[in-house]
Parts: sequence; C-alpha cells; structure tokens
Amino acid sequence: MKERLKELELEAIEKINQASELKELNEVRVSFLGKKGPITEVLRGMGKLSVEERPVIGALANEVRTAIAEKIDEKQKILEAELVQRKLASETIDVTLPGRRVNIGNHHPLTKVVEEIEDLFIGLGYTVAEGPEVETDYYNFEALNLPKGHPARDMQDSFYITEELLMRTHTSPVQARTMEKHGGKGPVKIICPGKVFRRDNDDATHSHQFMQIEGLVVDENIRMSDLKGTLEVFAKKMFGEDREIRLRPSFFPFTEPSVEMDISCKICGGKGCNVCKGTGWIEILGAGMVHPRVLEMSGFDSKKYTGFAFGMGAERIAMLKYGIDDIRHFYTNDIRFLKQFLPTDR
Ligand code: 2NM
Repeated sequence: MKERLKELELEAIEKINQASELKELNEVRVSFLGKKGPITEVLRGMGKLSVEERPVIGALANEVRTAIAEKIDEKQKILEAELVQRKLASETIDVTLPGRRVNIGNHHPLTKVVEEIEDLFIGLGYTVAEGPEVETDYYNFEALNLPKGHPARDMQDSFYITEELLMRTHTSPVQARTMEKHGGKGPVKIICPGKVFRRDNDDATHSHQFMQIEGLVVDENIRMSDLKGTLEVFAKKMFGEDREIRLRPSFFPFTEPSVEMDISCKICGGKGCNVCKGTGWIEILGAGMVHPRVLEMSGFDSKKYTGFAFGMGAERIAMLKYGIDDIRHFYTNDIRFLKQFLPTDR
C-alpha cells in the first residue's frame, strides 16, 4: 500500500509537471483526486487492513493527497499567470503608432458652384425656389409663351412621358408656378436651381441632363438697368472683379427684349485664345425682360409690373471657373477628378 501511494505521488507530480494548459491540469486533478481516482480507492480499501496499519496508511494517503493538491494549486497559479501574460502580450497597444487617416468626403464641384451662386443671390435678397422635375406641358411651355406648335416644343427635343407630362427642359416652370402663387402681387425675387432634361447627344459640351440656375425679379419699375447691374455684380463676384461684361441682343420666347451676356476672357486677356475662340469674350448666360404675356398668364398686371429673368447652365459656369474641358467629368465620378475640389484646409 505504502509503495502504491508513493508511486501515485510520483506519477501525479510527473503529470503535473507535464501539464502546459489549465485544461490538462484539471484532468490531472480529476484523475488523481476525483471520486473514482486511485487515492479514494486506497482509502475505500482500508477496511481490509489491520487495525495497526489503518491509521498509518490513512495518514499517508491524506499526506499524498494534500501533497498532490498543493502541487496542482501551485502549478495552476503558474499557468494562470502565464495566461494573463500571453493575453497582455497579444493585446498590447502601441500608443506611438501614427493614427489612420480618415477619409472625409466633400461636396461635388457642381454642388459647390450651385451653392456659391445661391449664396450670392441670397445676399442680394433672393429666395431659393424649387419645383418638380416632371412638369406639365402648361408650366414648361404654355405659361412661358411657348404655345402649341412652337418649334422649341418639338417632340425630338424633350423627354415626353405622356402628351401632357415631360421632364422639364428648363427651371422656368418653377418661376411660372411661383409667380402664380403670388396672386398678382409683387415683389417676386427668386433663384431657381435644378436638374433639367433635353434630348441631345452627350459630348464634351452637351449633356442630356444638366443643372440650370435661373433668376427672376418682378416688381413695379424693374428696368433693363436693374438686370444689367445685377448680372455685372454676379459676373464679378463669380469670376473676379477684373472681369468686364457685355450684353448682346438675342431671342427667347419668354423675354422681350432678350440678351446674352459675355464676360471678358481672362486666359488671353482679350487677345484671343481657344476658350474664347479668338473673340476675347465668353458667353455665360441668357437673360431679358419678362415678356408681358408671361406676366399676364401668371396673374400679374403687365401695365403695373415688369420683371427681368436670367438663366445659366451650372456646368458651364463651373467649367469656366475651374478650367474643366469636358462636361462628362461631372457625371462619371472619377475620384481623381473629384479630389481636386477638396477644401484646402484638409
Ligand atoms: C433664360 C434666358 C432668359 C427666364 C425667363 C423666365 C420666366 F419664367 F420668368 F419667364 N425664367 N427664366 C429666362 C430668360 C431664362 O435662360 C437662358
């Protein structure tokens, strides 16, 4: 019996020394000290021993069990400490590493130009007005002095949805709707940005969908000089105080008289280059005095009220401002193009 107990102790110590994981160690504990283990078995078999042997073997069995249990506890502490060390090592944070750069988005160049123009006119007392992209024939054409049969209403030029509904070809219908809401009372002073749609083949300077910005002022005593002064302020704020403007006579069904505005070419300083096509001037928008028929159809007394209106393509303004040579850059979302318009403070 004695020898068996000594053997067990040595065996257990060997196993404890070999255990490299807590799980393994626990298996050693169960196999040596558990209810079905060899020590319990020895204690159970004590009944067969003589009265003299019993206390000796009993004491030894308890000693061995205590020794094994102590060894296991000792080893358990070591393994637990190792586990903590491993965990700490794997979770080390190097606070000296530089941070990862966060990618911050920015507004699309077109959005920026549209907002810049909006802000400029808000500063002049205008309100931003918006309306539907799917328009009725009435607001898109009829109310703007483009009666049925007018060449600009050609089915070939617009995206029709039904006989009466189409994708708006300009933002002027927003202005007709706004004038109508005013119930014949001035002043109206609005700026209308928005998507417009024309059936056209896309190329470097044309897009079937683009961003238009139109302005409208209706009140008593609004004159051509008000239009010219407003456009001059706009051109200089947008393109630089050193720019000059000129108005050329033109034609639009909704304005009379109608004009087109040019700004002086900054690239060649008026000498002539490929951007101004040798003229020294660059066309940037159309404008005019609102046609009396348009005022009347929107509920204004054209003997009492007059107004001016202007319209421009936001892409064209952005292209001239930033030297962009192809309108399609605005829609292809090439990150190399878009990144050039990041704010400089980033
Ligand atoms: C242009 C050129 C000239 C214009 C006219 C109107 C309205 F609704 F008041 F009649 N809105 N926009 C207008 C006038 C637009 O774009 C080249």
